[in-house]
Amino acid sequence: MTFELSPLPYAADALSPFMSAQTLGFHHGKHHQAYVTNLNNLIKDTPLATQSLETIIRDSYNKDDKAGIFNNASQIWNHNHFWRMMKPKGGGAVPSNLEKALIAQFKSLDGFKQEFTTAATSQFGSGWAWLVLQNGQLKVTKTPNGVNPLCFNQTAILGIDVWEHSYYLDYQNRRADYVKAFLDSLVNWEYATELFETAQRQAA
Ligand code: MN3
Repeated sequence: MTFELSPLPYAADALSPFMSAQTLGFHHGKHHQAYVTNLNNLIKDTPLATQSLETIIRDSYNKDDKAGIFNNASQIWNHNHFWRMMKPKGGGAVPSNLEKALIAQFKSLDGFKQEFTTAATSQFGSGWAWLVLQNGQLKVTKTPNGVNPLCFNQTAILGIDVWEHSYYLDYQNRRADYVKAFLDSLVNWEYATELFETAQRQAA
């Protein structure tokens, strides 16, 4: 199988001013594209070439001889979701099903946002912060580089890319401002709710 770059679900300038067209242009057109190109080259003519992205990620995680395959495959998956976890005029109200679950787990919506912000700002170097569902329980996690919830049998509900390429052009070193803009103005809560409800149905 040859993987292809998933298109952005909105125009490159649609998230401005919170994420500029320049950032999205480089991030999607150069970084995400490079992961796709690299993975296709790495798995060409190997048994992995016929496998799904999820299978490749699980198969290559934590294997020294497959580190390049893992890094590129997981970053493709991460970015495919990341673009959809944002939308123009995002943030705002959380659909009630997910909102109730967040309040039950984190005491309040602000409690969730604080924990997510702490994870995103304290990830040292490149990586991601996540809201995941595991064994029916919501929790906040952070992962280095391209590691993602699939590696731990968790379902990703929300994720933020905290690699500098995701925010440096717009926020320079101010990662906390980027995380705040993500939560307040970019999150696509409908997509997060869709992932949450799908995971709940599969667990039932
Ligand atoms: Mn990225």
